[in-house]
Amino acid sequence: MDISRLLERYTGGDRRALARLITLVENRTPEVPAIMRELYPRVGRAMLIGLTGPPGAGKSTLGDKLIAAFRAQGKTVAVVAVDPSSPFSGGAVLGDRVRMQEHFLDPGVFIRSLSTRGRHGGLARATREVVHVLDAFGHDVVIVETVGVGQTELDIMGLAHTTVVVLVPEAGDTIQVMKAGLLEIADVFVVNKADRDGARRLKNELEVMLHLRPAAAWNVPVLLTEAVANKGIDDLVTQIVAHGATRRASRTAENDARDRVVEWTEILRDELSQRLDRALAGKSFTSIEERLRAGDLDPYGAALEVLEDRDRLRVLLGGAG
Ligand SMILES: Nc1nc2c(ncn2[C@@H]2O[C@H](COP(=O)(O)OP(=O)(O)O)[C@@H](O)[C@H]2O)c(=O)[nH]1
Ligand SMILES: [Mg+2]
Repeated sequence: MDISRLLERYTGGDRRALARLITLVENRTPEVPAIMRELYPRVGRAMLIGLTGPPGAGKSTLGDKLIAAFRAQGKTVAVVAVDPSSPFSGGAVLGDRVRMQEHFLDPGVFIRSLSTRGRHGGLARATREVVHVLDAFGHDVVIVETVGVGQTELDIMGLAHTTVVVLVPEAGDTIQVMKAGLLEIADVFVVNKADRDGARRLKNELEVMLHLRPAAAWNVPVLLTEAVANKGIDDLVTQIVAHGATRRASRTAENDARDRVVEWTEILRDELSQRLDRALAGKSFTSIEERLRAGDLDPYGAALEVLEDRDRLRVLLGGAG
């Protein structure tokens, strides 16, 4: 397949080329670094919003309302759902699907789910790259939805400019919020399903918890929403935009420089590990494996044999199978 032709179509605004590029990135094809290098100069214009919180909190419903709110402002919006149970990935009740159809037909909206199946690591990196691809395409807003449970999800939220943590009254346990590390990552708290009992109490608890922290340039607000009824969405949009402005005002060139170095080391680590996997799956190390199997060589000796052999390392680093 001709990558440069694909990139040309992508640059020309072809949504099918966009979808195809995302698939390549998602499948971790060896061309990923070369593809990303082409796009990179155009990365950094979109507003990146993270939506995280427990399953069923209403993240997708809120995402849907945020799409509508930003579209009403004339902005283009992309959504990446890294959530196996997300309506975007087919885990939806029919009503959700029908509701999303409206956006599917809108050329100003691009929705994509990322599969989490069969992935060892690298999900955070793949998600970041998908976000880069959507950003460089020219979307004004990119929303990333994850289930707020583990380290990978916290890592993914690290790429958002503004992280919105969505909670609901029935899961109204502020201790869990602390344990899950959500207090540290939240730029905006949303207590959704405010039509249910306990929403105000949860809001108060969160505010008390937030007050215990040292004062900062941005005071994390706790908002009440009723996503289904489209209540509280305008306020949420206002706070997201305000946080983005505060963040931009306090960010230095040094922040950007450090991020670039961190991203570089992540790319290198991940690419080297993929190259090793390909080399191991191929025939590069057949003789070593045979001697290991026969017991003629121990694992450390076998590792050193590769590490101390420049020719073998070159094969490995060259990415050949
Ligand atoms: N009562 C009530 N239900 C809501 C509200 N927001 C979302 N829901 C419902 O909660 C369920 C889970 O919503 P969803 O957006 O899929 O949650 P997600 O798993 O966090 O993405 C759906 O049945 C929604 O219709 C709300 O404000 N009030
Ligand atoms: Mg969802």
